[in-house]
Order: sequence, then C-alpha cells, then structure tokens
Amino acid sequence: MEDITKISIVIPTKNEEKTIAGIVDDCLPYGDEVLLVDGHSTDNTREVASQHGARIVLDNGHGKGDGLRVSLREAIGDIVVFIDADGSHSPADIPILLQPLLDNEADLVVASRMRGGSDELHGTVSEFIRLVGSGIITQVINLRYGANLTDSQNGFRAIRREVGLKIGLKEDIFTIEQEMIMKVLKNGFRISEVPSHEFARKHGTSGIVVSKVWHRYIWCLLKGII
Ligand SMILES: Nc1nc2c(ncn2[C@@H]2O[C@H](COP(=O)(O)OP(=O)(O)O)[C@@H](O)[C@H]2O)c(=O)[nH]1
Ligand SMILES: [Mg+2]
Repeated sequence: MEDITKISIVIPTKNEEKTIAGIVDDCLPYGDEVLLVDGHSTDNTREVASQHGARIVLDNGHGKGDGLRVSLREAIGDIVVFIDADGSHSPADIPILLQPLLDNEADLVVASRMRGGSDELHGTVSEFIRLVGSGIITQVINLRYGANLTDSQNGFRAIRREVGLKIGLKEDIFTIEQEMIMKVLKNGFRISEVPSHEFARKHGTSGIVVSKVWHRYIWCLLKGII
C-alpha cells in the first residue's frame, strides 16, 4: 500500500541568518514541506530561508512556544518534526526520529541528548546548571507519570500533528518542551526516545537565560504534575 503519511519539518527561528540556509537545505529531503516559524527576526532569516525553499509563517511575538503552536496549526503534515535553526541538531537523524511514529509505536518521539551525547549541555557553569535542572525536571515527570524518559527539554522531536493540537499547549516560551511531554503523558498518548547527538550552537547565544526564566520552568512543572 502506498504510504500517504505527510511530514512537515518545522524550524523555529529568531535571528538565525548565519545558519538557516544550511539547515533548510539539509531538512528538505526528509519532509513534504519545510515550514519556518519565525519570531519576528530582525536579520535576514526569513529572506534566506525563503530563497532556500522554506515556507514562512510568523509567530505572535511571544516566544518559541507560541511559535510551535502556530506551526502545529499551519503545518500540512500528519507528523510534525521540530528542529532548531542553530545547527545543534542533525537533520540526518530525522528518519530515526520518524520511525516509531511510522511504525505506530509512539505519538511523540523525542531526541535524547542523554542517550546521544551533547556538546552544549556541559562546559560552562550556566550549562552545568541547565543540565542539572533539566535532569531534575525529567525525573519529577518520570515519577509523576511512571515514565522512563532521559531528556524532557530537547527541541528536536516529532509529534503526530493531531495529538499536538489536541493536548491544549499553552506555554509561550521554551517551557513548551516539558509542557508537551507532560500533556502527552497526561492524555494517555505514547512517548518514545531515540538517541541523537546535540552539537554546540554554531553562531550567537542561546535564548534561554536561566537566571531569568528558572521560575517559569518550576511553575510549568508544578502545573503539569497536579
Ligand atoms: N519562532 C520562534 N523561534 C524562536 C524564538 N526564540 C528562539 N527561537 C528558536 O528556537 C530554537 C532554540 O533556541 P535556542 O536559543 O538555541 O535555545 P536552546 O537551544 O534551548 O539553548 C532556535 O532555532 C531559535 O532560533 C521565538 O521567539 N520564536
Ligand atoms: Mg540552541
């Protein structure tokens, strides 16, 4: 039987003009579309991406979480793959990420940096704090939902679009990653993890400033476990 499952590759961006061309090029072979959801970049991210064949939509200016929700509504695919624009994720791993969904063994598949290794999660003090914090959050989620996850924060993941729309995502910022995991589990859907290596961001700095947003992670976690 012909496989009619459509795949959308979604790239959330905010000022990633230096890396976006290569990411779009490398993602195109793996999907029926590459959809850029842009957080009102002030550089040439949208122009470059469009020249390389991506379709562009704008988020509402509230953050990456807002962008992911917009993209779930806009995407044409039955499955949506999210991959960052900064070069941290390997588009070549997209088929590994898709397999459990295509085999109908999962509704959300998360690329795990704990299984695949990371060049970004350790090194500086702030990265170390992030690593410890994200490990604690993952273990709280495991305890609450009887899960066996190793990485609740990686943005490289794939979800059935229908499920992504159904679970009622609300977080506007990067906390959407852990919210998605908790709401998928709470609603009885299935999560798998696959190993994937995370590379260091190729240009610029992370949008997550731990000292400014840590309390939003805790608040989101508390809402998700009660
Ligand atoms: N649509 C959208 N994407 C964003 C926004 N802020 C960051 N991103 C993108 O989200 C991805 C992850 O951001 P990054 O700063 O690398 O976070 P980290 O990898 O968790 O440290 C990157 O591709 C960013 O360009 C936003 O406000 N809207
Ligand atoms: Mg990054």
